Amino acid sequence: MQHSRQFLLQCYRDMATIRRFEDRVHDEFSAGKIPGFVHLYAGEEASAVGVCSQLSDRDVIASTHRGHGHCIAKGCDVTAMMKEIFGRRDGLCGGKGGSMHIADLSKGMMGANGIVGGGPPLICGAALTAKTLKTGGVAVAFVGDGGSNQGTTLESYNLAKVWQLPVVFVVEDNGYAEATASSWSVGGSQLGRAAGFGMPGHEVDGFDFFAVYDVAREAIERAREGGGPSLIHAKLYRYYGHFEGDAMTYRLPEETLKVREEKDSLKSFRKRVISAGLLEGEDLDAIDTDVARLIDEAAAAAEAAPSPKEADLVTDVYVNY
Ligand SMILES: Cc1ncc(C[n+]2csc(CCOP(=O)(O)OP(=O)(O)O)c2C)c(N)n1
Ligand SMILES: [Mg+2]
Repeated sequence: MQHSRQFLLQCYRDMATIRRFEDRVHDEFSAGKIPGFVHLYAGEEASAVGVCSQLSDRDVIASTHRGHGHCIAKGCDVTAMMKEIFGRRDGLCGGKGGSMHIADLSKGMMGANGIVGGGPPLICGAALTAKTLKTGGVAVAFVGDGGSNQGTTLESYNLAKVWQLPVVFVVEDNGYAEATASSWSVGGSQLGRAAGFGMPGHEVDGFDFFAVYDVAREAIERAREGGGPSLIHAKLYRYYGHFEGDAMTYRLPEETLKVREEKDSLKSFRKRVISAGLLEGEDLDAIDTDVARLIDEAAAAAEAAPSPKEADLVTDVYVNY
């Protein structure tokens, strides 16, 4: 697949923004400035961007507890996200969601989700809406290797298939569910599961933006054209612990260093586009500088932003239809 220069620059920008955002949230959390639980997506950027760069606002995604990368890739405002994670009043969800419940329906981002396996059923609902109203929209559920074992996920595979819903399930297999290795916890294989439900399945190197893009393109097109659901098994890795504060007794630091050194998605993207003569190193350096400034400004704005007021406790309690 040939990509335009503008598209490649945007995709690199999105991946660099996710990385920088997550590194900054890690630092701010360590400094005690962020309340609640935080799960970082650094290392997995090529998956979110490889998929979401092909979606528009009429398409929706459901995320996981590790949701910042999906939000950024789907176009959520980075400063409003940072404020949300800081629990501020003008955060993306009024400071009431925090890291694990960030959502922006105007961007087709149905939300991060504290319930493992909570996204796939929601995405079946969104896909049924798209199919019924003939919007042409596609719905994508990101789910972890741990989440792939949940009954809710397997039931969603079945429902999506029997109703031929425009869905793509993206299983982000980062090797662990908390401290449990996916090689130990997943029975059979992700592709075998897809086949069991009559869905096409694709296995992909989740560090390779271009590989993710290609399989996602096929799955998204199939869904959009009425061909029903597909499953993508993206093999990747998370650079930080399960949550911020994780002592990581289940893996050695050398394991992470090796992956960072040999597989990193930003490094491999950079190498690939420069060696193919598609972009110059300076183009990417300029994006890195710009993104660093953006994240500095977002963090400063979040720190300075006001906290919710007592009266805010009683807003957003009931939904009006
Ligand atoms: C229904 C449910 N069960 C258990 C948990 C606790 N929990 C939070 S994250 C997690 C592991 C999820 O692993 P995975 O799906 O592989 O996602 P990853 O953290 O690796 O991105 C668990 C068990 C939860 N939040 N919800
Ligand atoms: Mg996992």
